[in-house]
Amino acid sequence: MAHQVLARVSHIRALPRTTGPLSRVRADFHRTGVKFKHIFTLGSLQLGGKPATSPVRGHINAALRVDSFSTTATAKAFWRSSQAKGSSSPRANRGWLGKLALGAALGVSTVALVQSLHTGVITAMALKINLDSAQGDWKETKEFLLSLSVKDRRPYYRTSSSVPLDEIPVWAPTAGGSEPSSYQRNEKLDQKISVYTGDITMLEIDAIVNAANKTLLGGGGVDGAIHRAAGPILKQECASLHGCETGEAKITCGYGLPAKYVIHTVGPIAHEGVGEEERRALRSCYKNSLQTATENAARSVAFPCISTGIYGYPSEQAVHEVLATVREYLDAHHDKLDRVIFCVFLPKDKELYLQNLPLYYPAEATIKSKL
Ligand code: AR6
Repeated sequence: MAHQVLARVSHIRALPRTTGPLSRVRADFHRTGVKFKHIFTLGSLQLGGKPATSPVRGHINAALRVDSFSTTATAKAFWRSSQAKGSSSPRANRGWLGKLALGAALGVSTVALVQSLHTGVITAMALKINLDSAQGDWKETKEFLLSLSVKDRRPYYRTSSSVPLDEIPVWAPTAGGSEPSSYQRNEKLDQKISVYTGDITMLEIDAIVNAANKTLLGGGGVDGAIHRAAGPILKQECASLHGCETGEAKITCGYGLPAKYVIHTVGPIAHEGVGEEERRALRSCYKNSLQTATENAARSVAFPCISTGIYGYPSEQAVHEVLATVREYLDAHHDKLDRVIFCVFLPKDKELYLQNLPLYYPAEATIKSKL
């Protein structure tokens, strides 16, 4: 029997080296070696605080429990109860993995084993996550959250509800209705634009853009809403970025937000009026945010109306800089982005975007005469 077990262990050790979660599984499996032997010699086992009726059933049950645990909203509750029982130490986490390894030794298929081990590693990391506290390690939290699929990230949202990308309607130009456009029709941009009215913190997309200030440490308006929804750990990562200049953009994890990333940009202050400097800075905000998104493989991005609130940039002027900049970026990089969402909060902004979008994304080739 011991021989068979060792053979199974060698098989797992012989799994090809990979990067990412599977390599972590291998590493954790190796680290569980000593614990594994220890478990194997025990006659009875404790799984999740309850004795298993037999070692075989116990280990298979453990694998199943881990599987369902990581994909349901019970994760937090389980975590709290295991915290209370003091089972969150790395030693306890290795114990879980060792138990899963024994399941394999006793006949679980390699694929099932690898899946269970993978889930087990994720679960072990999940046990450390607390998005309601400012005390956690933001790097570890970020690494963990970014390793999850959208579905597995959902239990960690701090918002009461979220809006998935497929529920955000695509904007389409209506033929022949508007003023002549100075832009050519570009079919490649069809299905890539949305105007969404509401709270940007609800959007379950790859990245939302924040209208931040130069400190990146939070503020009022949409900045305040994003920090509140993401949780206090967002500020920790923001502090590590050492501020941001006007027109530039920096990216962080979304933490408790449904959005995977937050791209922070600083718009121009336009209380004294809009000149070339403000126009250029606003365009830079949008261009640099889109560039940051594509550099991080974010394919869906939502923008609030940057600078048009507390910073005083008139919306009716901003909309033209915004639509022209996004159009030019999409012309050059449409293959890297699936959707750009203009998230408007005020009814007048919704109207402005719907009115002006056909000028930048015409339905037909209605080129404005140069005469
Ligand atoms: N979702 C979407 N849009 C929103 C939301 C929301 N939850 N809340 C407000 N808006 P502002 P700014 C809209 O003032 O002008 C902060 O203190 C809002 O209606 O948030 O760039 C920063 O720390 C408006 O249309 O950003 C800076 O100090 C738009 O978001 C300063 O404000 C932008 O308004 C930045 O000022």
